[in-house]
Amino acid sequence: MHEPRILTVQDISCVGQCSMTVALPILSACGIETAVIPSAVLSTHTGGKFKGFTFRDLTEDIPGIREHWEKQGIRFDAIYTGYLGNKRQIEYVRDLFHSVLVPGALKIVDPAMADLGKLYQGFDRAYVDQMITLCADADIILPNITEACMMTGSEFRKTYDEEYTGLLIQRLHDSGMKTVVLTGVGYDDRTTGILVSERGKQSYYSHRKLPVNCHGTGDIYASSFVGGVINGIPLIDSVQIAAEYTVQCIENTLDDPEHWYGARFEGALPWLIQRISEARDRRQNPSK
Ligand code: PXL
Repeated sequence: MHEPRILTVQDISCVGQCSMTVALPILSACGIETAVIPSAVLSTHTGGKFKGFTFRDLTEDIPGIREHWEKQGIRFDAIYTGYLGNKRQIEYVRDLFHSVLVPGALKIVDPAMADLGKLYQGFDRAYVDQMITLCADADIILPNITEACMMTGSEFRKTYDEEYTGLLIQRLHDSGMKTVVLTGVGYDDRTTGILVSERGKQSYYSHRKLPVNCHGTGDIYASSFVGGVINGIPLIDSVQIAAEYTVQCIENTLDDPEHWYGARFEGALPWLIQRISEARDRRQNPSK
C-alpha cells in the first residue's frame, strides 16, 4: 500500500515549542513520513517575553528546493503550511502547490499570523491579503477567530454568539475558502471548541476551557489534526482527537509558570499514537 508522504512548510523557532519543532514529532508519532521546508530560523518564537530574537530568512532558498524536487520527480500527497515569515514566502508556497504535489493532493493551510485580536510581530495588512489568496487555494484552512476576522474584514469580539461565528464562516466561504476548521470558538466562559464547515454542513465540537493561553497550542492542534486527516480519519473525528490531545498538553504545562513559552506536548504523545491507531483501525475495519 502506498503510504502518504507530506510536506510541511514553516519556521524553525529554536526555542519555544512551536511550528516545526512541534509539527515534526507530532506527525512522526502519527506515523506520517514528513518532508520539510524551513521557512526561517529564529532563536526563539516572536511571542510573549522573548525580545531581540534572531531571524534568518530562508525565503530565497525555497525556489531552488522546489526546482531540485521537480527535476528529481519528488512529489507529495499533501502539504501543510504553518507560520510563514513574509508575503513572498506565501507566493512561493503557492508555486509549490502547483509543482510538487500529486494530482488531488490535500492542501491544508494554518494561516498562523494572529491571535487575541492582534497580528503577530512583523505582519501587516498586505501580509493578510496575501494569506487570503493562499487560503482560497487550500482544501482545508484552520484559522482562529482573530485570523478569520482579519481575513474577512470583520470586527474582532471577545464574546459572541452563533450568529457571529456563522457570519465569519460565511464570509470565509464567500472569499473562496473550502473546508473551514475555525478554532478557539467558545460561547461561554467555561468552554471552547472548534466549528467545522464542510460542504455547507456545520458541526461544532466543544470541550472544557483551561484557564491559560499557552503559546504554540495552535501548532499542536493543527499538527495533530493533520495527523488524523492524513491517516484517513474522518474530519470531525480528527478535530476531536486533536482537541483532546491539545487539552492534555496544556494540562501537563499548567503547574509550571516557567513554561510560559509553549505547551508540553511530549508526555501525551503515547496517548495520541494510541488514539490515531484505534481510529485508523476502525476506518479500515468498520465492523470492529
Ligand atoms: O505558533 C505560531 C508561531 C510560529 N512561529 C513563530 C511565531 C509564532 C507565534 O508567535 O512567533 C516564529
